[in-house]
Amino acid sequence: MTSFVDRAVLHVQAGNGGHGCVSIHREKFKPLGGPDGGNGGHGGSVLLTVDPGVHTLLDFHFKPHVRAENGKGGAGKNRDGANGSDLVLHVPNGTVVQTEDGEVLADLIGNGTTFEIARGGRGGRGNAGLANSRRRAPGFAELGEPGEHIDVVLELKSVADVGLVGYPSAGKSSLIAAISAARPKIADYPFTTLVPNLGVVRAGNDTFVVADVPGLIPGAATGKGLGLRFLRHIERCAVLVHVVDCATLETDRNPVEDIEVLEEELAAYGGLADRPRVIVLNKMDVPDARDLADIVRADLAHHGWPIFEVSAVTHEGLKELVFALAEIVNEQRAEAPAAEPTRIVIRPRAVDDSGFTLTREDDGTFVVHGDKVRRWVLQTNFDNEEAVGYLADRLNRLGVEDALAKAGAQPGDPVRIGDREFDWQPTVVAGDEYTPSQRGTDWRFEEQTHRPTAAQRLAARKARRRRFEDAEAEAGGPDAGAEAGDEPEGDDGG
Ligand SMILES: Nc1nc2c(ncn2[C@@H]2O[C@H](COP(=O)(O)OP(=O)(O)OP(=O)(O)O)[C@@H](O)[C@H]2O)c(=O)[nH]1
Ligand SMILES: [Mg+2]
Repeated sequence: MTSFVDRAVLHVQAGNGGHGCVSIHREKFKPLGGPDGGNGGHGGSVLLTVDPGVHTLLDFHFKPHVRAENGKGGAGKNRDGANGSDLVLHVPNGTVVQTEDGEVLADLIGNGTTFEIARGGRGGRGNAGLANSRRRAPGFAELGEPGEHIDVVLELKSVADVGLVGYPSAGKSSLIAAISAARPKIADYPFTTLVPNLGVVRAGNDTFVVADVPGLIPGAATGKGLGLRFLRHIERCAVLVHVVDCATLETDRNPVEDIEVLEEELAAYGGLADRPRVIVLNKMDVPDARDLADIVRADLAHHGWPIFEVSAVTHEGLKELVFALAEIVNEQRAEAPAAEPTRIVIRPRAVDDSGFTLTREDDGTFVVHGDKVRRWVLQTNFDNEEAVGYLADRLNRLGVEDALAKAGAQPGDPVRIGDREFDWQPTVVAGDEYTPSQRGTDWRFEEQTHRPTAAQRLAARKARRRRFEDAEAEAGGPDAGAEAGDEPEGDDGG
């Protein structure tokens, strides 16, 4: 069974915020002791953190759905709900977090580097927290916000300074085993190495990391052999080392051609052209290999790359190689300093929390954009008139109503915020909150939903008639007045 996975799709769900609570304090002889509904707890966030003990994305391959804990709801007696705990996922150094469209969200380098991949929803305020001098006992509470949901692709691009490339059985794994503490599998058949290996090499006071990737063969770019997919592990390398087998038994191969073929494959992968190269002629302990090296040295010189003759078995020439690599790595690091492995927390997308923008769609719907307004809508319990009224007041105070009026919105026009669509009814009492007489209700809904009462209708009719009679008296002509005066009477009967 494979134990190395360097690409995984992850479905991330942060915890929802707990709902706020509506509660009124009750006590003997003190029936209405004020609001005491507690706040909901915040939902847990999902974090990725670089852990030096993790070398594969295997866990996510088997368990691609992750979710953090929800916040608990508030309760009476001002008891706030517990926050949901964060979910911390441990990833290998060099994990790249991408959206499914390939947009890079974070490149996690350095042990302890942490990235908040999905933020937990805020808990809703309870009615105690929503009370103020004018709204003494709110009959509603805020809903908890849903936690963020995101689907991402995790890709491991190993963090190494030197990448070893070469044909299968060239001796890459033997080399890394000889110069570092890495102990990869070594054998005389091709494709012994199926997953990349990393080894830390010490050269005097310098250390650098070497990556041994599975062997390449001609046509790797078209998927031959193990293909090019493991080359992502040498993408970050400062130096590429061609490990060439000088003792191959295959008659149709020679070091000059081996390097040319692999350069073509690297070019097909792309993005590696700027990296300095080093040529390592391996297996110098074999007599024939030494002879071959003498022949090809001149042919290889045109590349202008340093050439080393070594044996991974006898360790001949390895010291020179290691110190030369350290020097090149240091030069490269000085040119482009590597990301400092600091314990930083990277947060996703900075959001503009301050305002809102207004657009209009082709079908005439007004759309209010903005993180704040979207959140307010999520916090609103639309079954509670008072809560909806509170939302209207908030939007009004932010200037959404003014903006809609300026944009030419007419009462009844559709307005969308987040996933919610409303009919726009301008608030009459601009900028002023209204304290309802009954909890959970809002007078504005009364006006819209209820017909005028019979008494109101009668009063209106009388007023109309009085106005008509006054006009009549001024114009003169009682006949016409009697006819017109009958009409309201007829209405009354119907
Ligand atoms: N004589 C001799 N044999 C070597 C030397 N280096 C490696 N070998 C042998 O070559 C064979 C292949 O070595 P590996 O290190 O597995 O080669 P590799 O490049 O990692 O091969 P893949 O993982 O298949 O791509 C093994 O049998 C090694 O013992 C060397 O310097 N001298
Ligand atoms: Mg190998």
